[in-house]
Amino acid sequence: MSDTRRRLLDALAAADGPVSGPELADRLGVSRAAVWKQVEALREAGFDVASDAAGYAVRGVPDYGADAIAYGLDAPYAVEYHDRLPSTNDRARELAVEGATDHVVVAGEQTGGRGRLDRPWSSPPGGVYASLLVRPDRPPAHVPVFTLAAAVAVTRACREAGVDAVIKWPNDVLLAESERKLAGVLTEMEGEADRVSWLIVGVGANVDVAAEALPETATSVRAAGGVADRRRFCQRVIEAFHGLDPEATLPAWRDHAVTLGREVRVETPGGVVEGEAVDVEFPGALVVRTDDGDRVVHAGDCEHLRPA
Ligand code: BT5
Repeated sequence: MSDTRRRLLDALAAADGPVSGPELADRLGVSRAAVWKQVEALREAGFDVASDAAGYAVRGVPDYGADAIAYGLDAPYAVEYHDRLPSTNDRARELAVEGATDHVVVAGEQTGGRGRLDRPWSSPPGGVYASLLVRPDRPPAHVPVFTLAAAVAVTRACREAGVDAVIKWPNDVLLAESERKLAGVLTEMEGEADRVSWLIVGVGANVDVAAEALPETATSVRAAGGVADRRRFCQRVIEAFHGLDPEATLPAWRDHAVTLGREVRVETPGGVVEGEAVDVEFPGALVVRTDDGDRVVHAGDCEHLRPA
């Protein structure tokens, strides 16, 4: 999406009435003909843009797509949309290699969606598949906190959609009642010893999807009775992620987590750790109280056993 297009969308979204062509041209620093051309392009993309003597006003926004997500988005990310991709993380990686940052790649469906450890991620139409590409000025060791931030962002988006979502360590978003999975996060990065070069936070969320189209352990915002609006959901995830700095993330994560206080079994690369999950530590490690004392677990698959 061009910078002019994005600024036009921002100007139209911020206006509470019609905005005249000359005013838009002035604000965007382009000709009136260029404004008219961009407005035509928005109409082609499905926007209902009214124009009269007073100027242009948006009366309707398409359900989904780059312009629809960018319209009213309160975060400085460029949005790239594809109806279908193998994996949004893979496309974001291409952009990272080209030097881009602050981009979000969104797909309507994925044909090769991935979870952690190369597990498949079911990605039928109706889900939100979005990869955020950022370059935080942080050492690679801090990266897990961004994964936790994404889980918080998705949980907030679910709750705003009217679904009681909670987080299972480290990054699964579950429906509280059934503990079925609503969303997951896959983080990938490249870095040097002391600094992240790029970071891709990939979010997969079951929004407007029927439960039958998903694995048995999964559910969706729609199946849980929530407002299944992909556009709004995607915007909320991006905005909430952008608004969470690493220092604010852990307290927010604790507030939304269901794992703390539970008996857990964590399969780590170094073996199984069982006990009560008592806290999460920066940058995202789980503290498990075992019979042999507290163990700090940095990575692994966590299973909730029974209430502590
Ligand atoms: C995750 O992995 O939860 C991370 C999923 C990240 C997917 C996003 S979509 C956008 C971006 N592009 C990608 O290619 N990936 C990211 P993990 O914790 O490993 O969980 C994977 C497991 O969840 C699978 O083995 C299944 O059991 C289950 N699963 C697969 N698809 C699911 C779905 N749609 N909803 C809920 N659970 C699912």
